[in-house]
Amino acid sequence: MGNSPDLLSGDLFGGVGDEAMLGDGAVILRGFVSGDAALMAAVLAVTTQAPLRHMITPGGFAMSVATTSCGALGWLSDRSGYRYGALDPNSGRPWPPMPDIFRALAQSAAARAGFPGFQPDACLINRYVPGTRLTLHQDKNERDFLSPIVSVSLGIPAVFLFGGLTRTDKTSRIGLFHGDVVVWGGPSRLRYHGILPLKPAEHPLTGACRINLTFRHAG
Ligand code: MD3
Ligand code: FE
Repeated sequence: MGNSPDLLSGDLFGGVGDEAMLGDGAVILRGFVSGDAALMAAVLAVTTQAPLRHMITPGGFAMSVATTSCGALGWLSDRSGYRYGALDPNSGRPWPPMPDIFRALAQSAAARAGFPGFQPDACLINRYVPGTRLTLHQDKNERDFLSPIVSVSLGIPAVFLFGGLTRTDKTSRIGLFHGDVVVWGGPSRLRYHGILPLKPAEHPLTGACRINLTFRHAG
């Protein structure tokens, strides 16, 4: 299936459990999340130990999205660049361990999408409020490009931009809703992507924000 504009509404998939190829090894599992309250409790446990913060880009600007991590490795940005590290720079301590419920969700989604044996060692947590955006970028600080990245959307909706292998390639727009999981493997692993500025909305579980979990094999 191509990146048709119908993907924006989510209507194409009707209900929980629908899935489709976005092309090039990307698989969207609409409503794959079950036990979302337990998942949110685990998010709260992690963000209590390692609070969400606005990291500084190499260019010197505070990021619009607030981030933290759990697992053996966490994603870092500062004036010296983007990378993964074992310690939370805010506390000097290791990142909180990856909750079992996180790992189980990531592994079952990856297996469902054709990537059995996925062993994430990093989970980046992104928090968006209305107006927050993520400009077009590639994820290439992981050592392993053969493993997929698994993303889990919680809370209010976002419009995802999915580009090609160069920044100037045409992009398509895909609506991401609470409970959607996307597995980005194969050639799609290195495609440019981003998130348009969030529109104001409310979700019963998260309030006026969107939480995105991305599971990676970084080390
Ligand atoms: C496609 N996060 O954290 S998730 C990121 O919604 C990131 O927070 C967005 O891009 C978010 O780096 C998008 C979807 C996603 C994540 C990683 C990808 C799509 C991807 C890596 C390669 C290709
Ligand atoms: Fe990304």
